[in-house]
Amino acid sequence: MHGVISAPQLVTKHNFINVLQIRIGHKLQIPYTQPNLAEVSVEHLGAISIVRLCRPKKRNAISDGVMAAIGQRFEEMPASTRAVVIDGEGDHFCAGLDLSELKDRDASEGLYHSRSWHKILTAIEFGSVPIVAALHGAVVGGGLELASACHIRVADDTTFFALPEGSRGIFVGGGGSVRVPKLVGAHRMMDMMLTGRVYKAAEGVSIGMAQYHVPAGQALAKAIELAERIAQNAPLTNYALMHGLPRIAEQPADHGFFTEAMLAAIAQSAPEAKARVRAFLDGTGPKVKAD
Ligand code: 1HE
Repeated sequence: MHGVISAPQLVTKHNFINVLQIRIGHKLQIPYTQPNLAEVSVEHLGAISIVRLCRPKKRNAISDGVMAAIGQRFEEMPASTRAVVIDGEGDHFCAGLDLSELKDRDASEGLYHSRSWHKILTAIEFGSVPIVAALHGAVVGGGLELASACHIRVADDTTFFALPEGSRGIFVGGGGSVRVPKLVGAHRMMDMMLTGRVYKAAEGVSIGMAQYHVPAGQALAKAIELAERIAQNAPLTNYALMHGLPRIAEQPADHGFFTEAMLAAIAQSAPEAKARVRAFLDGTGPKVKAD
């Protein structure tokens, strides 16, 4: 291969350290933040767990410590947990980013901060079990970004959805520009950010912000009921849904059909799937009921 200069050879001694630092992430590392576990509780109730934002005096605004604690609570979920409910203490689900921490950040810190939200919210969205968000009151800014990383959203009648970033002179940074348009479309999100439009519960649900609309005060009970139902599914099917559907949605149809066939084959070959199908054929498994 004499005479051919490959890319690695172009790395001079002088810039070698910089390249190495970037490759190993030394310079681009997300700074470690001590998780504030007192403000994010977890409760294990059999096959489901409830993760709760416990910062009602600040309307559950997400500080760095709260976001790190959300990450840790999910990371430490026991294997017995088959579905999670996420809830917020007090009158509001979540008022978004803790704005008091924003004022001192420079551009590079802003980048790391946004990437830290991406890392944690992506880890929970593509984690091991489905998450049901129990929404009430404000679901705004980063609160909507957190909710949109969940798999099911239940909104009670007090819920309102907004993206006030536009009016604060900032931008979404917790994955909202990727996830919210998938729920409601890019132009609805653009309207929310450009004009400060607020969607109340009924209209929000009708455009796809949440899948369920319940009376005031009933979001948590409904979310628990759904999580308990989800926890009864074969874990492999839940996993295939969480990890397969969003990816298939982004694949060309031909690739999607192939991915679907692979998932179908893997899921149906599990002993649990065979037992469930046999139970239906024996007349002991559940029928589909209209109500
Ligand atoms: C906060 C925050 C916060 C409340 N950061 N401290 N999010 C927002 O722009 C929404 C800002 N919050 C609000 O519009 C309102 O607080 C609510 C509609 C959510 C609730 O109103 P209310 O009347 O019940 O409460 P409040 O009196 O406004 O707030 C109570 C306290 O919480 C008060 O502090 P206190 O020390 O005076 O008692 C507020 O300052 C505090 N508080 N919300 C910090 N967000 C990854 S990028 C994501 C980008 C974003 O999320 S931007 C959108 C931020």
